[in-house]
Formats: sequence, structure tokens, C-alpha cells
Amino acid sequence: MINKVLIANRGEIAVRIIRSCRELGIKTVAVYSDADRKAMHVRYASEAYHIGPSPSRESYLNADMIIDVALKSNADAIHPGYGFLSENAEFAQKCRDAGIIFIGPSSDAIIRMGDKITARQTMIEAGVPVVPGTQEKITDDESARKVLDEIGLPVMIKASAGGGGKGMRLVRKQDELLRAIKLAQSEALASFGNDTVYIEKYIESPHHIEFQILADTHGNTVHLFERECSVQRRHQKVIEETPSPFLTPELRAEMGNAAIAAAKAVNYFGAGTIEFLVDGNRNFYFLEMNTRLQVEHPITERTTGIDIVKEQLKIASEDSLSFKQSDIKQHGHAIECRISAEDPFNSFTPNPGIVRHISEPNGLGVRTDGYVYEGYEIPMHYDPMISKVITWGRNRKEAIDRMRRALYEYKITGVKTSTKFLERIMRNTDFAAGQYDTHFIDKHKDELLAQCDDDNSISADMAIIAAYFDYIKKFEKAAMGDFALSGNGDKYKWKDYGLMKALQRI
Ligand code: MV4
Repeated sequence: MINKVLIANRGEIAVRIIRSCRELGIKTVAVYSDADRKAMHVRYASEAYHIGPSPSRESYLNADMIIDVALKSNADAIHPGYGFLSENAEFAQKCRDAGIIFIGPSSDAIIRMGDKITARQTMIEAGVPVVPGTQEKITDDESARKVLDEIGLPVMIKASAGGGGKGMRLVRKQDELLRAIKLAQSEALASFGNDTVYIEKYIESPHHIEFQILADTHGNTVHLFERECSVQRRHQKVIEETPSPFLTPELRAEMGNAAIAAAKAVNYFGAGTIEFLVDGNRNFYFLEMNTRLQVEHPITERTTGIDIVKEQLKIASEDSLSFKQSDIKQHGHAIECRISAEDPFNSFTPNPGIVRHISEPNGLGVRTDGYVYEGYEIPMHYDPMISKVITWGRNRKEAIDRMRRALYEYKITGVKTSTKFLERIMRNTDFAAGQYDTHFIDKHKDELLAQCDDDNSISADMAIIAAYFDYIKKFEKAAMGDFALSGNGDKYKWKDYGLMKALQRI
């Protein structure tokens, strides 16, 4: 039985996890750094403990301190969220050694999936397709050349301890190979303390499509279908949707089975994600497994009706899954946009600061998972993502139309955010047609990042404010009824543009 859960995280995901705990009558313990004294997760949890200074290394990554707090507060379990200690096998083991339930998979599964060469080998043995490439680490020039003879150019050099795009190098010409390997090795050593690299055939314009899986500790494993995550920037997902416009029903079923086989191959339990690359001919290849709850889990929750965090808690209590594969259906279409406190029109520079005003979208088919409130200061120490807007529609078009409406409703001042950039993606014709791969943002960057006058010039702001005063004057002059009937309120530029947005820059 789990009566109390410590959440070893912050921000929107800490709040998200506490919500499910609250519904289940489970008490919650928040932990917080100096910068997070006034954070939402601290306010929302049943109890909260300070764990150290602002830098993550001294707080949210301090495994021993967090376990101490769990013991002191009598928490039965620790939920690590995503990032921080969520895929740290040593932390998972330390929790269990201290008699605390780690809400996640076994340390063994984390280790076997964390090492990409081991993961590839495991997948080959399980009959799950992997990208053609090496089965062992590259040690010498001779073996590297041999691999190239077998699979041909172009190739990617990847760090075995890497993942998520860190420590990757593309090689298009034979004479770049050895240098690329040397560079990849030294980068891998610097980033992960391990210089092991391997080679994969480069897939030119892939889709990134991942499958959510749930597995209990009694050997039952199901998948909750896919998420199309090809809209990325610098290996950071920006928009995710489900179902993927690129999959056929047959391919979906085949990939779902492969995802289950992948999870079973490491005796996986808990919630996990199998990432695949899918090439232009719809060949799919296992890429990596994420052994944690993911940022984009809500779109799966919306289309399947399953609360993934509740399922994690049930699995951690050693309950059996209460549904079989055939019980799980996809209903309609869901899209998620990640909102960050950053300036997309200035190289996506993080823009921490005090939130002066915030008004989040809601209404039919809209979910917003966030944590900031008016007066809250977004700290500079952590990821700039402040919320996620998830819309649902009976079909893809309705979900997109609803997302456009939701992003229009999203008003925030004090900090700059990525909403305008996201709105432009929602209006892009290729996106609307469902025609995009992992190169989408790069391909459309001129259109998506174009500086319009309205966005930048102070004089445009002044004109808008002048128009606003003009409007007020007319409003005062006009008879109320006449005005309401005129039906042309929208022709006033300030209204369309958003006065709050103009004021924000002055
Ligand atoms: C690849 C690839 C092409 N071929 N591997 C980037 C993130 C990491 N998880 C793996 N990544 C890639 N691996 C081979 N053999 C292209 C990418 C890739 C990518 C993958 C998913 C989403 C966006 C991406 C953007 C650039 C490159």
C-alpha cells in the first residue's frame, strides 16, 4: 500500500503527479531548492521540505538528501518525474535499499536501456528491428572501415552512454570518418564519462514516433499507441500529436507489437516509451527506450482515457493491470504544444523573470498543465518550459483548430514565451496537411521565425496604444447599443493584436 509519495521533481510535472495522488487519497511530499521556495508544487503538496541551494546538482539531483527526506517524512514511495534522477539506476537502487518504493522500472532495466549498444543487442535478440549498424563498440580504424563497407554512407556516430541526440555526429564522406569517431569519443567522454561509440546507418528524413507502454510486475505488458514527435528543435520536442498522421493501421499494430516485445526483453515494469525512427518508406527501427514518465504523456491520456500516473502508482503497489490490450482504443486526436519562457525570435534565449499576468486557455477539449501563477518568478536555474497545452478533437483538424484557439487565448506578460512560434506552426500548410518529418522546423524556419514589424518595433506598440485610446474615446461617444450592434470590434487593431502583448515590451 502506498499512503504517501515524495515527488523528487519540480514544475508542471510535480504538480501533475500530485494531482493524481490527490485523486487516489495519497498524501504527497514536495522537495524544493532555494529558488523554489514559492513554487506551486510546494504549495500544492501535503508537506514540503527544503533540500538545498538552487543549482539542480545541489538539490534535485542530491539523491541522498532526497532519500533522507523520504525516510523522515514517512513516504512509502518516490516518484522521480522526468529529467533529474528519473533515469538514474543508482538512485532507483538506493531508494529500494532504503525500503522505499521507486516509482519506475528495475535498476537493471534502466541500465540495459541506458547503454545504447546493450539496448541494440537486446532488441536484435528480441526480433525488434534496429537501424543497421555496429553490434559492438568501435575500437579501431579497421573495424570502423569494415562497418562502412557493410552499411555504406552516410552514417551516424553515436555515444553508447548518450541518447536524446547528445554526442551524435553525422558522416557523409569517407575521409571524415576517423576524425568524426575521434571527436565523438572525446565528446562522449566529456559528457558521459565514457568514450564508447557505435555506428548506425543515417536515416535521411525520419519520423520520430514513440509508443507508450505500461507493464505490471506480473508479466502483463500493453501499449497505449503512439505519439508523433517529429516537430523538434535541437533534439527538443516542440509539438507532439497522436495518432501519427504518418502511420497506417497495419504499421501501427506492427510497431505496437514490437514495442511490447522491446519492453518484455528487459522484463520491464512501469510506464515506459519505445522510440522508433520511421523512414520515408515506412520502415521502422528501434532507437532507444525512455524508462520514465514523459513530458508528452497527456496526449496519450486524452486519446485512451487512461491516467498514466495513476497506473504508475498501481504498478508500483504491485497491482495487476486492470485492462488488456484489446480494451485500449484511440479516441479522436490530441496535440500538445510545449510553452517555454524563451524568446523564439531571439535564438530561443531563455527569458526567466516575474510573471505579471497569466490567463491560461481552457474550454471544451483543452487541458493546460502548468505551474506558474501571477507574481511568481520563473527561476533561471531550470528548464524554461512553463506549461503544456493539450487539445483534443474528434479529428485532427478539430484538434488543430482548437489548438489555434487555445494559443490565441494564452495570455502572459512579464516574460516572453514561445506561443507565437507555436501558433505559426499551427497555421503552417505542411503541418495542417500532416506532411512533416524531423526536418520540419529547419525547413520552415524563415516562415516560422520571420520578424514581423508588429512583433518588434516600439512605434508599432505606440500606434496600438494610440488606437486603444481612440477606441475608448469612440466607445464613450457611441451609444452602447449601437456599438454592440456594429459588429466590427475586430477591426480595431489593438484588440486583434493583444494590448497586453504590446504593453509587455514597454
Ligand atoms: C538518427 C537519425 C538518423 N539516423 N539516427 C536524434 C535524437 C536521438 N534520439 C536520435 N536522433 C537521430 N538519430 C540515425 N541512424 C536522426 C536523428 C535525428 C532526430 C531524431 C528524432 C527527432 C529529431 C531528430 C532530429 C535530428 C536528427
